[in-house]
Amino acid sequence: PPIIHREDYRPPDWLVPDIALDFRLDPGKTLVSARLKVVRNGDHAEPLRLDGEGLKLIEVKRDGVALESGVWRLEDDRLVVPIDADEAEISTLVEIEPEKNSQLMGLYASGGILCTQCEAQGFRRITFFPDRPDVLSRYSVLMEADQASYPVLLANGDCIESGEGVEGRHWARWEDPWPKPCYLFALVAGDLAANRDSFVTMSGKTVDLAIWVREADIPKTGHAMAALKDSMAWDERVYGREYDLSQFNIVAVSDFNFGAMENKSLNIFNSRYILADAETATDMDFDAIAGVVAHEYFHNWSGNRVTCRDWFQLSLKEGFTVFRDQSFSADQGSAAVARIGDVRTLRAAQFPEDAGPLAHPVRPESYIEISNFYTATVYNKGAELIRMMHTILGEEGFRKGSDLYFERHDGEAATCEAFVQAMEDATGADLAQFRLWYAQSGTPKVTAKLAHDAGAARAVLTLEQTMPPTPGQSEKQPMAIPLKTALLGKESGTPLARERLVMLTEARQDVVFDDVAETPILSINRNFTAPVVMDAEKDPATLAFLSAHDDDPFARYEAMQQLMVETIIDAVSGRAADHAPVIEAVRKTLADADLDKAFVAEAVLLPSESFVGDQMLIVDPEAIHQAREALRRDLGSRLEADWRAAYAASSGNAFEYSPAAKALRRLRTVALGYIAASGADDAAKLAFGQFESADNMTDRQGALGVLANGGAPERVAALDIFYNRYRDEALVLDKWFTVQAFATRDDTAAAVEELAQHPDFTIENPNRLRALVGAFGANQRAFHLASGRGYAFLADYILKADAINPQTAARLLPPLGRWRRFDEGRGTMMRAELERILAAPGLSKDVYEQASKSLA
Ligand code: B3K
Ligand code: ZN
Repeated sequence: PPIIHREDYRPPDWLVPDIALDFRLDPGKTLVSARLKVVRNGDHAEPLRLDGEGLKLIEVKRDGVALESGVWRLEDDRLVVPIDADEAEISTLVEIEPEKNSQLMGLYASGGILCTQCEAQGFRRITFFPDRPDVLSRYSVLMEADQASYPVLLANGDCIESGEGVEGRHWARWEDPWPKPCYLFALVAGDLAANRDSFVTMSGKTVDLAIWVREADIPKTGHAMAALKDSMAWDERVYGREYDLSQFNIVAVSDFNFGAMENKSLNIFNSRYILADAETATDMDFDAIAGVVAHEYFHNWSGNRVTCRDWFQLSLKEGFTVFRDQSFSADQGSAAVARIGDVRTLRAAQFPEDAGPLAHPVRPESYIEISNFYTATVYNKGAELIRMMHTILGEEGFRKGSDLYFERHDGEAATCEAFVQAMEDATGADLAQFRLWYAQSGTPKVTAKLAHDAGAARAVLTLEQTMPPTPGQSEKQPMAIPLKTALLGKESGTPLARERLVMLTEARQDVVFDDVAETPILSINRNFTAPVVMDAEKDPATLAFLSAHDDDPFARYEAMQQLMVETIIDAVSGRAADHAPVIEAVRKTLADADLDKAFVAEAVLLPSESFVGDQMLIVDPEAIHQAREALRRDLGSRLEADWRAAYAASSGNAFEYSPAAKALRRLRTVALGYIAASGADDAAKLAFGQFESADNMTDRQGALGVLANGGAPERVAALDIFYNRYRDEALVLDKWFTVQAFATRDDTAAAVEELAQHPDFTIENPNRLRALVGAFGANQRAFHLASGRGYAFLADYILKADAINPQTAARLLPPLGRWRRFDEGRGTMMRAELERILAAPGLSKDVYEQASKSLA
């Protein structure tokens, strides 16, 4: 398959200022007629080329006259039409089959609803069009459908007319006044009910809001609606951005390839990011819903009003919008806990990607299939880049930059470069070296050494940075790395030198701190200002000290994590692991009454097995599991009384969705987990009690998770009760699959194989596929079972899924690509599975790209 290169970007030959679409909707056979006003762009003699994929072409007209085939031609999948004049009207009529669309790209059917997904290149599966983000058009959309099956007809913009037709059909015409690229086009037809509300914007305009779901789900839409209104107010307050239409619609569907989609004024969501109530959704689900609702809403400016010139610029909208949704979420509760969550996600998903065969820059140089580049690097590392600019320029400078960016590029398809340029022009800052963050892949490693001269009352911090080689990039230049740094007194624990922003720009650099009389301890990369791996060579005593005294909560969390990781790695590497410092640090944190409980619950959690694995050259999944479990057991039994006290103190409250109540629930299940780890006789009974008496899903799922890891008879009972209670709640049933796929039991791989045969398992629904197969791939020990059965299982399901939905299949593949990091035996088996995948007939280019790059 062809490789697309960023360098090859050329402006479009033809522009399409206006498009009129006419849909005769039917799940079996939908007719789409499109009338495009096309205008020659620049001085050239190229014909008009329109992208198309899987379309049955019925007719082509030029300026109202039907053209003989022969005048137009199909080149691969493209429709080529010669045009002499500088302007013309080109019309096409095509037939598509929504019901047979299992890829969930283009127009498809989900549970009786007809809906669309166009980003990145789904619009070409609906009609012939220049399917690229730098062609912006005004849309007029006529939709016509059977009224009984599809009483609600929605598209972008405003509904300007509607009416009844013949034979029980009806129609609606929607017009969107804002020019947009075709990836933001959307329509929905279905039997839907609305939760309606309204929002008054800062200039006093009323916006009608509606969240459309199946009638029965209306009671689960309140949280999403509240989040939508909060997001609208937040974007006005923090970025000065107002909504620009009189309607904003959200639709939830159950079959969706990813989280949600920011189509102009008609966001379409995976139902898991809309539907929530205390009975069926955990606190994490509630938080994720608010985050995704905000994310999609924020795209109205960062993505829609200013869009991307080409798909290599994807992080322009995604990195910026993730940063915006992270900032929004941080404002909803504890900012420190939100930051811990952001960094955990980055380390779990992006660092491994950056260290493996699929590493790519935030602004990639090439791709085979763009769908494969909706990655943690483009999204989450991209957000870290924006955050670093925010840190460097300060709140006010950053806001000046974003104002200038929006003003300068409103209505345009822009580049990452344009964003950085606006930040520079608005503030006078020099971001020349900073731009390397967009171009160089791989995670920088920074080492820090602090020397103290007591006589001269001076401390010297020596920083060194290195960048590992990554695919296609063997040589790297030093990066501009912003590190918030402070010195704390070794005896007093108080700050000796005020926090300052150190800019590391050289390969090696000294930073001098004066007036430092007391022996200092280094606190660096506070609040994780830079997405780097930091090695400050701290001994356990220093880490323990920082975990109790650092005045930056993130740094405190970080010190604890590092202490835990090092303790586990000592055991894995056969050194005597001393659990005492970890136990003492955890005890202190639990006992510290001044700390936010939400913070405590995160700080006392052990790092995941995969995170420990990521720190090792060669991962030994079994040894990591044993070492981590041994530490868990010790923490559980040595601090059993403390866990029981924490458990009791956080119990007995009726459900409420507030930061304080969430914190107690989190701590409660964390404590339960440690009580179970201690081996206490009553642990399973305690867990089962929590499971049965819970008035909310957080407590119930938390207890189920604890039971699912163990061997008590309560385990089977709870799983059965859970299944029977929620068998008709698809999103909760997903949790039932996931909890078993994540289990730390010896037989997890076998259990997963069996669950794949369960009547409720299906690979056609992406949520269900990810709930079992995706979750299993993230369970390091179970997936990497020495027999290799985990690898074979995953490869089987990638191949099965690829025949139905290549985009979702390709997303399951990365765990197999990590073969270089495992022993010879495992590595060989992993490679063999990748080769088996590559040899399969009819492989999609999505999976081909991921598998071939993973072997290279
Ligand atoms: N922009 C969409 C993602 C589209 C993914 C296409 N493979 C959702 C989001 O990031 O908001
Ligand atoms: Zn996005």
